[in-house]
Amino acid sequence: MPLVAPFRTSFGVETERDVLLVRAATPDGDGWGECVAMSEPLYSPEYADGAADVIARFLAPRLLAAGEVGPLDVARLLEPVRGHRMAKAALETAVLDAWLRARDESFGSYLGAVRDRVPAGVSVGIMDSIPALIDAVAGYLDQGYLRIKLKIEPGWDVEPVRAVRERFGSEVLLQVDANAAYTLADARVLAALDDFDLLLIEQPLAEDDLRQHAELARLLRTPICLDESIESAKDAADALLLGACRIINVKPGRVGGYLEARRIHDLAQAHGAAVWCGGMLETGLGRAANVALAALPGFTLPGDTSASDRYFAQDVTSPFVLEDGHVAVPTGAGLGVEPLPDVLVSLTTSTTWLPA
Ligand code: OSB
Ligand code: MG
Repeated sequence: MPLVAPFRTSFGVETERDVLLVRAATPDGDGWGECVAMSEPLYSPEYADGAADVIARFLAPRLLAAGEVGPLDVARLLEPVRGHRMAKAALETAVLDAWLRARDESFGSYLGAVRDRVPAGVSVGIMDSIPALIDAVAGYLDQGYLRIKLKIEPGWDVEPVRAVRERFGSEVLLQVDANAAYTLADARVLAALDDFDLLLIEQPLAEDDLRQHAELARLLRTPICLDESIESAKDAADALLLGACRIINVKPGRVGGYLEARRIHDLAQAHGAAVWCGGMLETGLGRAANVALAALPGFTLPGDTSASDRYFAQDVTSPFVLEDGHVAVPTGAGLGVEPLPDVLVSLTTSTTWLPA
């Protein structure tokens, strides 16, 4: 799917989204799951074609061999296969969606949503110049986004943050995301961000630098939020108890699914830590489930739950729109949205049925 504009992070530039969708065909109806792996293994080790391969070879056969499979069985059946959480999450989501549609229950209701709409933040890529960034942020604020996240990297950090603060004032909810682009040796630059009253700094150091994040946390006033480092509820417990973060970006794909994502929510709530729902440039299918998750009570910060048109001129589902800075939680059964048949056909580059 073409993106409305290139999206640049510290790990690369995306101009299109290569989307892997899983459809679970059951006797009671279909379910959909979106795999959030990107085309290249730059954000994390998974990538879309690799996820399709591991699903076809190792994951789907385990589910198909198990006979009747409910949503609570999927993670246990796939547990022997190491890693590949995004691929597993897509399968679990598809099974859960089919199961919920058959029961006529929505994702939000099943997960424990307590709101009917969620505040929307927007993730703003690295730009070629400060004026271009100011224009982009002005456009998002005009649309009503309630929180701005700036992607940063060495050489694009203090100045863009200063420029956005100076232009738009201290009221704007502002945070930054480094996607692991710094090391502990950069602590002084990162501490310079303390002057700008940021909500948080997301994943400043490498994903396996938990101890270093704890050390960095002692040098910063700005709370550290972890994204890439948290692949499970166990990781979340370790990070919170180590003092490596005070906030967690919960991405269901990264942690193996919505059920594990909810466990992280519950654990963080018990620990008094805030969580928010991250994004991976999802289509309306993944977005629907994310918005439902973001409506849980512990999701106390706006998420990267933008409207569909933040990324896509034509979404796969009817689009999610911004109303008063919020996105509505779907109320229909399962995800509450489904692919528009013509759009799905026009975008599909290949289909594999399992078993073949
Ligand atoms: O680090 O949160 C991230 C997109 C792709 C991969 C990683 C990240 C992101 C974003 C955009 O920041 C989130 C979104 O708007 O979907
Ligand atoms: Mg991030």
